[in-house]
Amino acid sequence: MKKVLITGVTGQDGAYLADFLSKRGDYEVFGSYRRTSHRLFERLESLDILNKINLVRLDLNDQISINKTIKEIEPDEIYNLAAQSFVGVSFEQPMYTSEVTGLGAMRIFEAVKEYCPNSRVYQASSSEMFGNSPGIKNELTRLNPESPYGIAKVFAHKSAQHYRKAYDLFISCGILFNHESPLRGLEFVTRKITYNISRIKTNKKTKFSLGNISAKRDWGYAPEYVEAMWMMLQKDKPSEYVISTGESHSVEEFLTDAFEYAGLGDWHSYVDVDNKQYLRPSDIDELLGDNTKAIQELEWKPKIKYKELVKIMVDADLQTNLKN
Ligand code: NAP
Ligand code: G4F
Repeated sequence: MKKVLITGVTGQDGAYLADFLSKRGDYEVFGSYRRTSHRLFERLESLDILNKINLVRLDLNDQISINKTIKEIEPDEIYNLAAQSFVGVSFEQPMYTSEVTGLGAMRIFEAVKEYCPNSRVYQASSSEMFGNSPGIKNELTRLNPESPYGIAKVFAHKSAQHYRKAYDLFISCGILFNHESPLRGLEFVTRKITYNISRIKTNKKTKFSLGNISAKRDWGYAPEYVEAMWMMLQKDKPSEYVISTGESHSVEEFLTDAFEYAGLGDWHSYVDVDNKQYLRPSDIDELLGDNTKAIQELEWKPKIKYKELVKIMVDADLQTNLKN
């Protein structure tokens, strides 16, 4: 059995990756969480995998817990998924975001260099690093971040490349474009829309607010994206890979299609937009990814595209809300 450590196993991608790896049968899965005063394993429970993984306490702000974990487990593969991952909050908490999302990744690389240099590492890089660089984005597009989160991810991404080159570590970076699912956090725009639709349908709410609905994103399906992470670590050499669907759609399109699919008709009666609370000091107009390298080298391909994603998310939220 190979040993794998997933940081951020309580998050959307952590839960799907733990599910994928534990189902393969050839991995002993260790997942890291941080201590809180309440239970935080609902995603792992919803996939019915809480008892299939070993939970370890680790905080990306704490080098000691990182060193101890990596030294003790000696993982064959490490997926560094933990981060302060919400772009909106990064404007309010830039220092904290830099600590966790930027320096936190470097703390992982430093521990691998010292205690487990043969581990293969996946770093969760992000399309947010491209900012408003023009056109469709690939692995060579200029990094031009528009948020403290994007800046922190660039720091982590460049650190990964540095540790790879200077210390010969196997660190691959997945430059993932937005990926969503029924397990997506409620504050991200797709899930916010589908969750609120389910509340409106069940008469628990009448209205909600959004910010900039003209922004366009390349939205894929999270369970497929975690498989691409694994594929990257099975290659002979570490590298960078864009993971995307190759289609972009605006928040307004998502809103329109989700309301229509749920049978609520025109969203204008239920949603106010350009709400100051949700507008960012700077935003990215469009993120659209060129996944050619992933298709050619990883033989990875997105199967679930935008229209189906909308349906999956609306159906899942409706089902949950009807039960509660
Ligand atoms: P997520 O749902 O927000 O999960 C983030 C995880 O990080 C959670 O388990 C969280 O723990 C953990 N975490 C936060 N701060 C931590 C700290 N100080 N120490 C240890 N763990 C900490 O994010 P996701 O959507 O699964 O994304 C996974 C990774 O991919 C992140 O690095 C994200 O930035 C990156 N990414 C995501 C996307 C996307 O569209 N989803 C695209 C590109 C890149 P709690 O549960 O305790 O909060
Ligand atoms: O859903 P979002 O918050 O995702 P965003 O900012 O693109 O970030 C996500 O994808 C990144 C990859 O590119 C990840 F690295 C990151 O961790 C995260 O997973 O916002 C999408 C768009 C933005 O333009 C935002 O301004 O939707 C716009 N938006 C409009 N109204 C809103 C809202 N976003 C949120 N969260 N809430 C709103 O009410």
